[in-house]
Amino acid sequence: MTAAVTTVPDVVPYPDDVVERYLAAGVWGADRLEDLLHHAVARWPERTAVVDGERRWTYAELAAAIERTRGVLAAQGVVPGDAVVLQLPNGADFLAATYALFGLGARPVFALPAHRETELAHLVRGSRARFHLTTVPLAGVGSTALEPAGPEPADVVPAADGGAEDVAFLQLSGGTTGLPKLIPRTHRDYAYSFLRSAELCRVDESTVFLAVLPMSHNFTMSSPGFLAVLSLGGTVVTTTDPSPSAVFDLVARHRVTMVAAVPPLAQLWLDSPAREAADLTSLDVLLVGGARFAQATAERVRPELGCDLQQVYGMAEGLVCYTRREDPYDVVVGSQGRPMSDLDEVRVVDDEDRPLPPGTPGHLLVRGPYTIRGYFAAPGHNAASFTDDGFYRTGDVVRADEAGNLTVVGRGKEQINRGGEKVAPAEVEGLLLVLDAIHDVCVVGVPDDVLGERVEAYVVAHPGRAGELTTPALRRHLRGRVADYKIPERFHLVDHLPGTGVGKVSRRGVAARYFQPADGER
Ligand code: OOB
Repeated sequence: MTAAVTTVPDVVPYPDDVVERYLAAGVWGADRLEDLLHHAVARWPERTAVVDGERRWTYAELAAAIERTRGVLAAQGVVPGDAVVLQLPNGADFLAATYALFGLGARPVFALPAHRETELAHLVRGSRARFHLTTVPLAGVGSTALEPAGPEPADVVPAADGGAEDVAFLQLSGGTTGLPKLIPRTHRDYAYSFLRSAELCRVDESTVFLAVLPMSHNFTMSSPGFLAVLSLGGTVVTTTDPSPSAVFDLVARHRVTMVAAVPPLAQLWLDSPAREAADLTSLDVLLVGGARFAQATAERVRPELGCDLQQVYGMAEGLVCYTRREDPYDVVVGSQGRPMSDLDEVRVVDDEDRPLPPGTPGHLLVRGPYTIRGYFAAPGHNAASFTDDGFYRTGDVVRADEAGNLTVVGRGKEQINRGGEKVAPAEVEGLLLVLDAIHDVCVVGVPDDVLGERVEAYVVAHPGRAGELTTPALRRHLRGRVADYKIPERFHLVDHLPGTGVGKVSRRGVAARYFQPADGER
């Protein structure tokens, strides 16, 4: 007898009836992401699409750069269906490469410039990528420049013949349980998410968007991000320098109307003495998200920067909430907004998935036209991260008011949110545990005035080996293996770690034992 072989698809599809519903509602269109740009190129060829330092490209020039890059990639052997790990800093090249891959029908796998060996290996393995396209200098890893003297562009570039239902790219999740996972987003679900965002954030051809957070992050890409701006005829100004002086200079010089920031960055700009002299009169809206924005800081935006604030609570898995420009002031400064689509289904539930009344904090579950139904090729994880009826378990604890505005009050997931940068403790612990001298380790988030949380590690040495575990030695071990932002700011050597009673280290126990929370919210 032969056992029946069941293959689990890499991508969990939306159920057929749900697909019909989203198509009928008109939220899912037929355009792929590169089509949306091509429409803009046809309509506004002479408008400025991108400003990257001294480089300024019109839409027509951007289209030509994409075409060139497509040829280079095809000549390198990239074919439709390939996954290509893309790791580029903010800039015009990022856009050319991203759209070139879309146009080829290849899937960019968006790495952050900060990612190192562990994350990159994970991305390559998880996506089965054959290429890694980067200009980031990485020890021991060859790098490929985008416009090299190298191969001649291919004469015949295979065009993608796929549709809007295809997976457009993969993104790395921050990780809700354990290690980060890959997020497959389709052309049509993603297009809907940024075009709907554009409506709520009033993006049009007069928008000048400053991309200062990493462009490979979902926030910068789609909330409403450069994809919306370039689909609607606006201008994207790119920078890799988030310092107040650099940002203020770009805002003044290019008459920037929209900026997206994580809370520590917004605070840095607010606190900068350079603000007084800066000409920020063009700024229309500051979008803040990625981590909880303190109300006291939110209240400073309008008076001190002279622009509107929109809070953004989003996740690479899908759901994005915004405060609306016309919302009452207390909603804008005191909540993280409400879901952007009428078709978003959110539930706030207790530990047994039972619905809770408005006003009672609970776990947020979500399902909708731009929220994934599963991670890429990860059936095991999916069973834990999604309900049987397809709701994504966000891992966030929220409180909803009567109008549906959500306030993020905590977290049920094992993840550290370092000012918007997500760290899975298990990933860092695993890398530390390969050191022979370490007996046990626990990585925790510690309250931090600016970042919200910072990363610290509690380390138990094997008998007699504590001397080897100096902070410089531990940092040296991690550097190059993971993104710098995941490297604990402090290492504490302790005699033992508190247990949960089942032989597992309790992070809560570590937190309670070794440091005092800054406030009662944890
Ligand atoms: C954004 O996406 P991710 O995937 O890096 O992180 C998602 C997680 C959320 O589950 C939540 O824990 C946290 O980041 N988060 C916030 C927040 N925005 C995100 N927590 C409190 N307040 C907020 N405003 O971070 C992201 C994706 C799209 C747009 C904006 C942010």
